[in-house]
Amino acid sequence: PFLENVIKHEKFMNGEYNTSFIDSSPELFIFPESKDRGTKMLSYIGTVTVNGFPGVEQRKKPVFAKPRIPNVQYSEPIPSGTKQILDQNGAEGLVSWVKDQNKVLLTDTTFRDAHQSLLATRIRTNDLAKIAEPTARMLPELFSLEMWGGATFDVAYRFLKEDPWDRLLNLREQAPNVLFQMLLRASNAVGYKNYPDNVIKEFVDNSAAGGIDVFRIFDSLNWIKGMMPAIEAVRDSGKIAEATICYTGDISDSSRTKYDLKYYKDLAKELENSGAHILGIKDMAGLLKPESSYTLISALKETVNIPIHLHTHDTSGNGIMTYARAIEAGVDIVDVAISSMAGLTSQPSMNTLYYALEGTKRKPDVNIKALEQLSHYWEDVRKYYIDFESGMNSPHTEVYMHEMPGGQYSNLQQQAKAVGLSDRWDEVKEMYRRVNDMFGDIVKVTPSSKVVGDMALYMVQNHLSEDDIYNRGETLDYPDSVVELFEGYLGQPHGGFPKELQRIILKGKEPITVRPGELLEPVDFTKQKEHLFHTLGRQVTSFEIISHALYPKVFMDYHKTFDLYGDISVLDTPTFLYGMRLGEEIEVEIEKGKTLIVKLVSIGEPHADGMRIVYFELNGQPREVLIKDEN
Ligand code: 3PY
Ligand code: ZN
Repeated sequence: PFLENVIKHEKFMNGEYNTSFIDSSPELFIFPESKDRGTKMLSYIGTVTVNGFPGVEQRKKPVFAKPRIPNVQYSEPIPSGTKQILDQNGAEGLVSWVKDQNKVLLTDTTFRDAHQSLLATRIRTNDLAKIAEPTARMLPELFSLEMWGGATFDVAYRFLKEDPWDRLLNLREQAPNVLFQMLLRASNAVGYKNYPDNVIKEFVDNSAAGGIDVFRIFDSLNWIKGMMPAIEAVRDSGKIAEATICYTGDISDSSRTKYDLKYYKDLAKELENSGAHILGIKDMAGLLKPESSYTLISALKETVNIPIHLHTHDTSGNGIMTYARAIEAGVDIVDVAISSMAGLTSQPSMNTLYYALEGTKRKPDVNIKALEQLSHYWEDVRKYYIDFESGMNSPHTEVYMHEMPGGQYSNLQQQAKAVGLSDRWDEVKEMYRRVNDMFGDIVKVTPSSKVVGDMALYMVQNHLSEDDIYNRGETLDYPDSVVELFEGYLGQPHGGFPKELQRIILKGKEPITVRPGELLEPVDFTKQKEHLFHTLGRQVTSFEIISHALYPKVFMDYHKTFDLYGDISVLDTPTFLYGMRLGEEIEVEIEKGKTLIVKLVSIGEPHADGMRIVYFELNGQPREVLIKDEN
């Protein structure tokens, strides 16, 4: 229909073939209603009902209670918050406001890191959007909502078949009062490799335009040189650059001298001098022990003048105590999650921290009743995603041994399972630590943590010991990610690479020592735009162009699915993950005020070619779809 509109356009008819008029002609984007929107959706429901959803054990759709959404007065205006402070006073104004606060400020990670760490990042926009406005109304005192970045970008397209930019725009509309925060992997953006500098700039500009206010920027080797393009792009966009140090090792262990207090103080000073508005301390694995937390934060408060924002994971069970000591030492902001999405590999519980600080001057300004009610909602929603739980049911102090990030634990476990190593998981964890030591004790966070994980899996799978690598390592083929790390394509680790291992892995190839971004050709976005215009047969947004630049294949696969099934983000999560029960009737709001009523009537026997007819009623009319049974 788009091309038909173009051909009928008066300018086109007059012989003006320059298509730049498309940009200024919104009428071109009004399409006659596609007749088969309903059928496409039925094809999806039929497919999931017959074949199941990847990662979800195939079984009859369970009956779930409707998630409890707190009662809020939607007719009242939404209370103003930190977003308004930033919009009115700019980044510097917001920073001085933070410095003026005596009580500890909170970032709620429930919308991003909590489910990345507990549920393999699988929570859908559909479930986030329903609670965003109640959250904005009930917790207007929050410093920020971390709701984007990290793995959410890739997983949205790849597994949830939804557009991450739609999530950002949708939530921004529901929650206009609290700062939105994202996790940005510096030159790796929201991916696993280095991108050209202009891709980083374009991504930051688009994210800022889409509604992100605070960018937590880290480099997976704490290499500040690699962080500079991202810090500069964020500063240029007028948003808040939270330049971040990843915490690794153990400052309380005097035998581990590589990452000592001086290392962290030097980095902090350098980041402050590089233009950071806020200093982030990212304890991605939850290794910062309570007394070390007091020592570290006290030392950093003496070192820098910018606010300090601490992030940890509660894997060991020590998270609340680590925060309590950091708060005594004067930390400005900490990351927590709503109780039913907190603890273990996720962040410490906001509800718990509230009570832990009772009787202290720095107890946060937050409504505990609201926290309990919001927790009910997440408790109900979490049940949908039970198949993505990691199986960790209690605190794991062994994290101090393996040092695996909270967000990696369940993912690496899935990877191990996929290559038949589920019963050797303990070995994989031990090997993870051994690989870290072989690599010279490196910072382990996406993507460097993935490299350590890949190498550990590779060694366990192939029954290789450390000695095997040193004795006959030149004859082995290593995972690509391992070679790239040692080539210098993720940047330079503190203290350099271990030379002997680097020589073995690179087999004579010369590593680079410059910033990888300096060697990468800039992306020609105008060309990309034309390319996508032709491939998709329609005008594309700048969001789509940058997504394609970051993840070309993932992006195109998402579009293929979209063509096949239409917009399935509107389906409720039980239907999205399990399909329908025989005789069940559901309502699907495909757009505001427009609802489809779908009933699954019966499923036919498979034909010789494996095809089944699935019989539905759509708004009372019989409809059939043909589904290939893949079982
Ligand atoms: C990410 O990069 O996704 C992380 O959460 C790292 O901890
Ligand atoms: Zn984290």
